[in-house]
Amino acid sequence: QVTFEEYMRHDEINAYLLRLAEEYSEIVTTELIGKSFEGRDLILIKISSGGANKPIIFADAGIHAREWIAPSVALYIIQQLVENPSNTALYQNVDWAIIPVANPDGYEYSHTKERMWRKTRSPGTICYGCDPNRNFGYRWGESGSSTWQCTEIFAGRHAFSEVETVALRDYMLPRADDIKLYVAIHSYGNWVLYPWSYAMLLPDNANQLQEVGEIFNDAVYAVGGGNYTVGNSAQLLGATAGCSDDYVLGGLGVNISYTLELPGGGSAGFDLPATQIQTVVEQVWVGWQAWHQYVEENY
Ligand code: 0X9
Ligand code: ZN
Repeated sequence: QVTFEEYMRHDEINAYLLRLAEEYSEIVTTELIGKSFEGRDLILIKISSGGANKPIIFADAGIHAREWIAPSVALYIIQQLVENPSNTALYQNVDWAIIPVANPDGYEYSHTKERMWRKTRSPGTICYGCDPNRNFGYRWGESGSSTWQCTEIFAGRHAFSEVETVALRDYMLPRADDIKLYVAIHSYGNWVLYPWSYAMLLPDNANQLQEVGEIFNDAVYAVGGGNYTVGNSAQLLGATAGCSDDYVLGGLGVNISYTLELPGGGSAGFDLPATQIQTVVEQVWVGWQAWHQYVEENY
């Protein structure tokens, strides 16, 4: 069963996704898009009323291991879409494709060994792990990433060196024309960030990205979910090359591409107490409904 009273483990999350696909087979399908380095199933869930080439909202979460609230938000979106009958309109004209735990090896490692683990778990010669959010193949290896395997921002030995980033790429690539909104769900800091991230440059549609980002913030703010700062990633946080949002915009040509940084909490920011999951997921969900409305009205 799904719960928002505690952080779920990867096997529980996958079991829930598979159960939804069985129980709601008219609208839910799961797809094994790859295996993690340590062999865990990378399961993507698709929620659709059927038909081909509909606009897709794509979200991944948990690409950074320690950001536990991100998979919770992805799961809440899934649960609301599938199990709340008042939300059926949200998948009539728009398909949803969501991978709630994009880096399960790291996620599990952060549960069992080291709470603040961030990267994947592929071994180097000295240190483990690559920062999957520096590993995407657009302007890979430029500012804000490292060639040194022991840093938290190690970009990998080459772009797409990690099976987890390859799985995301290979799912999105053939569907790029249909993906209308891409969101990488992270924590923390209440940011809605848009490209470019590799350098302090604005994409052609920066105005649209700013506006659509504010649609999310306005909706969440109205229900007491706090204020998100919407803006260009490099301007707000400094340049970071090899991130998924840049690849999706620059490599795939999906115009609306964000990194959503959820609220922080706990002593380190990433360790939001489980007692706050329910509140955060409910507030953020309102923002996603506003995003859905934008996609429905514009595509
Ligand atoms: O460093 C990151 O990957 C992100 N912060 S996090 O605390 N979740 O690790 C910030 C990414 C900023 N860059 C882009 N939006 N691409
Ligand atoms: Zn992150």
